[in-house]
This record gives sequence, C-alpha cells and structure tokens, in this order.
Amino acid sequence: MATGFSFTLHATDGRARTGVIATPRGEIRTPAFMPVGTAGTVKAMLPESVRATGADILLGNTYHLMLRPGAERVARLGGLHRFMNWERPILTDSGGFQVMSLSGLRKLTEEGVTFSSHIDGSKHHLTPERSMEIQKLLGSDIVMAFDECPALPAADEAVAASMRLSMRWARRSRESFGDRPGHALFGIVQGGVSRDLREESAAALTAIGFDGYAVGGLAVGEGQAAMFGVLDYAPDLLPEDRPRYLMGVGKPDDIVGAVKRGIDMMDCVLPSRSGRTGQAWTRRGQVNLRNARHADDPRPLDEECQCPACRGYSRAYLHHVVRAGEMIAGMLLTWHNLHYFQEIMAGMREAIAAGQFEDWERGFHVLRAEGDI
Ligand code: PRF
Ligand code: ZN
Repeated sequence: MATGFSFTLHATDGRARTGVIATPRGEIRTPAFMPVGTAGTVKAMLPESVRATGADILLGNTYHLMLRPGAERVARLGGLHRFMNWERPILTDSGGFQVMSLSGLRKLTEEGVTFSSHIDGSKHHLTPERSMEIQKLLGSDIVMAFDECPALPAADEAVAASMRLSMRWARRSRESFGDRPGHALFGIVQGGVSRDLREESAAALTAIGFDGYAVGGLAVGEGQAAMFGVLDYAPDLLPEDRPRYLMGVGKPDDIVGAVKRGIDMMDCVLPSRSGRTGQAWTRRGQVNLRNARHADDPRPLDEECQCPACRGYSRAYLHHVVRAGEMIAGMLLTWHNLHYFQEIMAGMREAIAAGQFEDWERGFHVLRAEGDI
C-alpha cells in the first residue's frame, strides 16, 4: 500500500465491515458515503456544511474539471483542495465513465477515447496516462484507474471486450501513476453481471496490485436484484485488507444492501441532485415537498432529524420555497438529504462495531415499510 495511506479494519459482522482509511489529509471512517462535488462544489452546499453533515471525503470528476476550468489551471491555483476550500480527502473519478454518459461524439480506441465536450463541443482526448496526469494536477488523494463501463444490458462479447480493454488500461494507469507517497490508486473491476468476467477482472487487477479496488459497471440499468447478485460474490474476489468501493450507488436501500455484502465506500449524486428537485429522503421513506399536501403542514420534514432544515423549518415552508423556485429550497433539502445519508452510514458503522448489523438493518426496513410520512 502507498506510504502515508492505510486501511485498518476494526470489526466485521457477517460480511459487513467497519474500519478507517488513514490519509495525510485526514481519516475516512468506513463504510463511507462520499458526496459528489463534480465541478469543484457539492451543489448548494458550503464545504463546511458538507463537513457538518458528517462527510469525511468528497468525490470530484476528471471529466468536468479538465473541460472547465482545466486541470493545469487548478494546479496553478494550488490544487483542487485549495481551489474549492475543502482540505480533507478527495477521490477523483478517472473520466471514462463520464465521457460515455455525458459527452457528444466519441471514438474509442486501444489508446483511449476522443470526445466532444458537452459544454461547448470542443474536441478532447483522454488516455490512462492523461487521466493519471489530470488527477495528479488536481491533487486527488484517491485516484481511480481509467476504465470503460458499458451500459447494461449488453451482449456478453461486448462486456468481455470492454472489460479486457479496461484491464489493459488499468495496467497503464498503474505504470503511469508510479509511486506517489500519500496518494492511492484504486483499480476498477468490470464484467457486467457475468461471474466469469468479474472473476477474470478481479484476478487481473489483484495481479497488478492496487491500494484499493472499486466495483464498477453496476447501477447502469441492471436493477437492484441483479446488482445484489453480483455483490453476493464480487467483494470476496478482492483482497480483504484493501478498501472496496462501489461506484455510483445509490438509494438508501442499495447502500445498506451493499454494505451488508462487504462494500466499504460509495458515492452518488442522489442526495444532492434530488434535493434540488424538491425530493427528500427520510428514515420513513421518500417525500416530495412539491406535493400540495404539505402546504399547511407545520411539522418538520422529519421530527427526529437534527439537521438545519428539520430543526428550523416546517414542511409548509419547504413546500413554499420549492414551489417558488427559491435557492434556499435546494440548500435545505440537499443538507437534509446528505445529513440523512451520513446518518445511515454512522448507524451502520456503530451497528457493525457492536455486532448488531442484522438488528439495525431490520429496524431500517421496518421504519421505511411503515411509510407514514
Ligand atoms: N467506472 C467509473 N466511474 C463510475 C462507474 C464505473 O463503472 C460507475 C458505474 N456505476 C459510476 N461511476 N470510472
Ligand atoms: Zn433533516
């Protein structure tokens, strides 16, 4: 493992794990949820507010930052941490996934991918080597290998060819990253919903050797049952003493199911994005604050929640500012959602440490099933 970087497992309960990733920029308690700060901001939140929700680490994106404001510019301005005023750990995604989901015209070759920007149509090129360079310019603490992620469903041969290309790119990522004390490089397992391909991918990555391992290529259209089907075996294909990161997941019940199956880290735009469209996630389920039934309701969104949105405001007020399109609507609901997601993580960490994950999980599902919100 890279010097200055370590992962210590404190307890396991069934296949669920809790521990700490130590980095020079601070500790990451696992299982960890990483809020998404795509373009150098967790939208609608000050960095100190993101920290107040309980986040230890943020996710940033190579793709967005290379296009705007540019990685070399961020480096000249002192790196991404200084630029966005977040001094704690940052994990950056490597760009390939975002090229495939966001960019316009694109061309994939053995060398890398050429694409046109979703912002102004300008032409760009990403390779494993350039992705490593950009993530270094940004000053990322946890760098992701450059990979390709096919949308599912896809033909077996297409998933196999894509996975093997990602494995060749993983080796190039490893060689280009080199040895950077205090900075970690994670490999990304691909292979769709095929056990054979997932095994081949995990074997290829562990042979190269990474500081941590991500399970990529899930939550791309296969559905929760198929995703859990892969997570029933995929984490066990990876070294026990390295963090395991499930990319781009998910809803609260996806997160709980992933931790139960041995995942240590996750990220998702869901709490922040849905906060900006009037959607709240609570321990009793989802609430749409746009709904007219909230117009005269003096109660808080969640009676037990200690976040600023629930401590200081009524559902009637939240409904009003959502309907009026006021900026504070996105600010309050994003805060609440991030607070709730972090509360789930803290609850799971405690439950795993106490050997009570199953009880905790039962309580989580019972409250949501009551649905009285
Ligand atoms: N690879 C990368 N980033 C990702 C994914 C992936 O497979 C996913 C899949 N859910 C989200 N983000 N590099
Ligand atoms: Zn709240």
